[in-house]
Amino acid sequence: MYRGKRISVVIPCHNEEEGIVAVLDQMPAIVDEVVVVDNCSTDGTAKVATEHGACVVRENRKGYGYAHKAGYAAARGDIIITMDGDRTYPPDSVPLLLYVMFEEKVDFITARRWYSKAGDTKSPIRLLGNAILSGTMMALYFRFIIDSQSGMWLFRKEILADLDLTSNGMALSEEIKIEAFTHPSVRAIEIPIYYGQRVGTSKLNIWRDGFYNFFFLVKKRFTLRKKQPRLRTLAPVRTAELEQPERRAGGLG
Ligand SMILES: Nc1nc2c(ncn2[C@@H]2O[C@H](COP(=O)(O)OP(=O)(O)OP(=O)(O)O)[C@@H](O)[C@H]2O)c(=O)[nH]1
Ligand SMILES: [Mg+2]
Repeated sequence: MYRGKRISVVIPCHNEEEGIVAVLDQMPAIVDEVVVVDNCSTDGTAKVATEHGACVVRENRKGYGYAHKAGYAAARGDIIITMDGDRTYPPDSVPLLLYVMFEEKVDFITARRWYSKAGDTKSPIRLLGNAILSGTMMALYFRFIIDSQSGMWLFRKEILADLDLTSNGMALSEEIKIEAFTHPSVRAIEIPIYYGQRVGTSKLNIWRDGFYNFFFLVKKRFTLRKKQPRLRTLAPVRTAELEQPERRAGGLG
C-alpha cells in the first residue's frame, strides 16, 4: 500500500524458474500483490512463484502481450507495475518510482534502462536494435522516449480503459508507451533506472522480434486514432449542501 493505493506487480513469465525467485525475493513490502503470469512454461515457474508468495495465473496463449493482458485483468491494485521475471529490472526502485508518480502527479512511468551497477552491458547488436526502434518511434510519433523496449512501467489501472492495446506479442512494450504518451489525458514520463544481468535464457528472438516490432511501429502510426480527452468524474455534490444554499453562499461571515 502506498498513499492509500494498492500496488500490484505483474510479471509475465515463460520458463523463468530461476529468475522469478530472485525477483520475488527482492520485492519491497510496499507491494501488496505480485501476479506472476505463467505463459506456457514447461519448468517449475508456477510452483516456485507460488512458494515465494506470488499469485500465479495461467495464460495458455503464448505471447508477451497475451501474458501482460492476463496479468492486468487479474491484478486488483490501483497501481500496476510491470517487470520481467529475469532479475533485469530493480524491484528496489519501486518506492522511488511511486514517490515520483505521486509527487509529479503522473499516470504512466516507463523505466529507461540506463546503467548496470555490475558493469555489464548489452550486446552491440541489441544496443543497435534498441536505438533503431527507439529512433523510429521518436521520428514517427514525435515523443522523446529513449528506451522504447523497456519492460518496466508503472501506471494507474484506470488508464487502461483509455489505451488501445492491440499487440499480443513483444510489440506490446512499444505500443503501451505510444498509447500513453499520445493520449491527451494521460500524463506520461520516462525515468532512468539501473538494470541487472539476466538470470536464465532470453526469450527474445532478436531478428524476428526486432523486425516485427519495427513494422508494428510503422503500421500503428497509420492506425493510431486521435483520442478525446477523458471526462474526469466530478465529485458528487452532497445532499446537505443542496439543502443549505445560504450557508454555501455565505462565505466566512
Ligand atoms: N519473449 C517472450 N517473453 C515472454 C513470453 N511470455 C512471457 N514472457 C516473459 O516476458 C519477459 C520478457 O522476455 P525476455 O526474454 O526477458 O525479453 P527481453 O527482456 O527483451 O530480453 P532479455 O534482455 O534477454 O531479458 C520475460 O519475463 C519472459 O519470461 C513470450 O511469449 N515471449
Ligand atoms: Mg528480460
